[in-house]
Formats: sequence, structure tokens, C-alpha cells
Amino acid sequence: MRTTLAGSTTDRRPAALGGAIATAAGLGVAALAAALLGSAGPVAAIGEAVIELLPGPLVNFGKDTLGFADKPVLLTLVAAVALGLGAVAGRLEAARRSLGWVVIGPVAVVALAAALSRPDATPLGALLPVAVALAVSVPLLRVLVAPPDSAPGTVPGDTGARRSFLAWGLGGTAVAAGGLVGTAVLRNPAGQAPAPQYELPAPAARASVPPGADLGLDSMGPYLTPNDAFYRIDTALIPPRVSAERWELQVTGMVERPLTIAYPELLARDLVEHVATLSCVSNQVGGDLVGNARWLGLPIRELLAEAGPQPGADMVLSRSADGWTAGTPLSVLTDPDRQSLLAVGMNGEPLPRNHGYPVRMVVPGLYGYVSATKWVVELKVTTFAADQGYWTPLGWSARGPVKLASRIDVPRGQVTAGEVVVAGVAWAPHTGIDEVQVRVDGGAWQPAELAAVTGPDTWRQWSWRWHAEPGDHTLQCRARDADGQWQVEQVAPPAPDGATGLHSRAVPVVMA
Ligand SMILES: Nc1nc2c(c(=O)[nH]1)N[C@H]1C(S)=C(S)[C@@H](COP(=O)(O)O)O[C@H]1N2
Ligand SMILES: [Mo]
Repeated sequence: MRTTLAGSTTDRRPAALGGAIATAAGLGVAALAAALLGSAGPVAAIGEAVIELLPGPLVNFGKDTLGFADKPVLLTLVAAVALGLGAVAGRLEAARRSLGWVVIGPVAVVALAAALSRPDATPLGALLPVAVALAVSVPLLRVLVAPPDSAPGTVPGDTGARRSFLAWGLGGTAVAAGGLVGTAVLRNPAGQAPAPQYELPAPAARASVPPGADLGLDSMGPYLTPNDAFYRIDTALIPPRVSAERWELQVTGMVERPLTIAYPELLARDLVEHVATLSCVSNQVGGDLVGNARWLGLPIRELLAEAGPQPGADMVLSRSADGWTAGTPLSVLTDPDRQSLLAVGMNGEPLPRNHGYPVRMVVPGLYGYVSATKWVVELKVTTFAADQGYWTPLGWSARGPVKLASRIDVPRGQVTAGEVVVAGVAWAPHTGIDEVQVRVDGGAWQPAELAAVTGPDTWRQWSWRWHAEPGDHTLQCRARDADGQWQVEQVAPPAPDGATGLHSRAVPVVMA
């Protein structure tokens, strides 16, 4: 009798909707539990597993076409699939009690496996979110699609049943929303560093930015990019939460004396400050995946010297807490004339979590994908023949020196005829910029004025005064580095080792 009643009742009930709501509530509490434990929730874990299982070119395509939105899009897709499966489970459960497990069981197993497969997984951090999700969603699913018959003789679709569905449905939705909001708060999306228990030491050598490095133009970014405006690129759907107390870096591989350094030991060393421009190999011509910051850290060459690289080694494979790797030429890291840092500070603050808290690498002159490992925990001295960084098997070059580039930042949009300031940045990190030129509508190249810099490792602001005449015009810029090389004009895409081509900007000029 119960089966008949529940079955016929649910025919009229939106069993699928009930299943989706129960799933949403489960996902909400799972996300919250994961955030509390500092682990990846089931949705993020499955998302990362999807990235790992997808072929590299497809991942690159996703990153290129979606840009900064790739993470939200993937998380939303995974969540949408989960809700869809929840709806199916609702239908099944409505047809027969416990039949929903046909879907719920495998989904739970997949979520658990994905969470456990993460390099920073702990058994509790993986298990608990899945367990609380089941504990919330399975009973909720039952009451939504086949409520315990409150009043014997309840008529299918009567107001009592409908009211109960509405109440439980709203309750489930509230739990889902509460879980999401709580997670967002706990996950600290602003990317600020967790409350610092450690004071950053004063640098032994301070970097001073010369007056005039910043042209101070409103519509252009400052010489030093503020931390919250600094571009973020990484494969982590949720940046790993690495505790400074427990952080350790190991120097391993082809070394005479493998060593380990802890965070307080790192802070106790003579740290140096260095201003360096970091850029992404995926940056398009004119793009903004580039930023400049004042980094505080220990020169990596000092640690490597203590470990003593063995003859034959030519690469350092750095590994992050979340398992990502970069392959950097050993010679670049041991170069006495290059400040390659194990950085703890960014613009006077501890590294923000999004940018690698507590410790990351910063190497002047190399793209981030071959050098700038965030949340770094290991430096393995090895060879290019024996090891590869994360992106190399996915179609990106094993070596990634930054290509000379320049960009027009102002004006943006329409201007009034007359004198117009044209300005931008140019960078050739570790070589330095010696000249920037601008041209209008393919005419003769005109020299721009160059702002001051801390040294060759940063971008350089430039400006040029344009007597703009009414009409539609195109501005272009190009730069020459300190070695006398002009920027490559030939257009090339970012893959496999960085884009080339000149940046152009269309500027409509109207009559004064
Ligand atoms: N752990 C980790 N470190 C990483 C990456 C990553 O995916 N994981 N991406 C690298 C790439 S491709 C770039 S361009 C820089 C970007 O650093 P940012 O996010 O601080 O700007 O980080 C590098 N370090
Ligand atoms: Mo990058």
C-alpha cells in the first residue's frame, strides 16, 4: 500500500526536481565541510580529475577560449552534471525506494576517488565531505520524492503532500545556498594571505624604486602591480591551503647534500628584495597576463650551492604542494647575476594565497610555466633529458625565456583631436628595454620617452605625444632590448613558447 501511495504520489511530484534539490543540499554541505578541512570539495576534485584526464590540447583550448573564466565554467559544468544525475536519482527513487542508489553510489565513489587522487589529499579531507553530502542528500531525497505518509489516506497530490514538498524543497535549497555562501567566505576568494603568524623580516638588501618609474597616468596600471590586481594563472581550481608552520622545502635529486628548509629557517636567512616582472607564456600580444612586483626572498643559488649540484645536472624540477611542476635551467638558478628567488613576500606583504603562500619561485626572464612555481615544496636537481615540467608534454616548449614585448595602454577608446598622450609598457626581463617607438597608420616610427626602472628585470613604462587628427587611426608600438634586438614583428600564437607580433590599437579621433 505504501509503495502504491508513494509511487502514485510521486507521479505528480517533481521527483526530478526533488533529486536535484537534494543533490544541491549535499553539494553545499560537502563544499562547506571541505572548506573547513582545507581540502578540495567533491566538485573541485572531480573538476581537477577531469582536467587531468582530458587530452592536453583540449585543456589548452579551454584555457585559451575561456581565459580567466575557465575555472568557474568547469566547476559550474561539474555541478550541473551532478544536479542532472541527482534528478535521475530522484526519478529512480520515486519509482522504487532505494533505487536512487544506482546513481548515488557510483557518483559517491567517483567523488571519493577524485578527492583521494589529489596530491595534497588526506583521507579525512576526502572522506568527510562525501560522507556529509550523503548524510544530508539521501534522507532529503527520500522525504522529497517519497515522504513518510504523514496522514494515512493522504491523497496523491493533495495540499499536505505538496506543502511538505515545498517546505523540504525550500529547506534543501536554503542548505545548498548556505553551504555555498559559507564556502565562499571560508575560501577567502579575495586571495588574501591567511592571518600571518609570521612577520616578514626586513630585507638585507632593499629594492628602491626610482622616482619617475611610474608615469602616474590614470588609465594605466602602476609600475608595481598591486597584489589584488596581479594576474593569476595556475591549474588549481582552488588554490592549495599550505600552512607556513608545516611548510618545508626539500632540495633533492642530483645533489651532494640533500637538504630541507622550514619556513622559520627561511625567514631567518638574509633575504633580499628584488623587483621583477612576471609574465605568462599564454599572454596574447597586447594581453594583460603580466605584472611587476617587489619580491622578498632567498636567492635560490644559495640553497643550491649548499646542496651541491652534481656534474651532469642541467635542470631543476620544482614541485608544488598540489603536484604541479616546472623545469628551470640549473644555470639560470645558479647564475650569480640573476636574482632567482624563493619568495615569501610580494610588495611588502606575505604572498597572497593565490600567488603561492607561503613560498614560491620567481625567476627574472623566464615565463611562469618554466620557473614561477607557487606553493613550492621541492627542488629536484635533474636533467632535461630525464624530467619534464607540467606543461611540456602538453605541447609547450621545455625552455621558456620571455620574449621581448610591448603594449599600448592609453588611450583607450575615442579621443578628441589635438595633443593626446599615448603610453604603455615594454618588457624584456633580464635584458632590459632600451628603446620604444610608436607609429600611426603604418607611418614612420617615432621614438617614445622611457620612464626609469629598477633594472633590466622589469617592464618599462613609455609615453609619446601624439598630435591626433580627426578620423579613425591605428597606433602600433615596438621595442628594442638592451642587446639591440628589435621585437619580432612576425605574428605567432602563444603556443609553444610565447606570442610575437606588434600590438595595435584602433583609436577614433573626433573633432575638438
Ligand atoms: N603550483 C603552481 N605554480 C604555478 C602554476 C601552476 O599552475 N601551479 N602556473 C605557473 C604559471 S603558467 C604562471 S604564468 C605563474 C603565474 O603566477 P601568478 O598567478 O602569481 O601571476 O605561476 C606559475 N606557477
Ligand atoms: Mo603561465
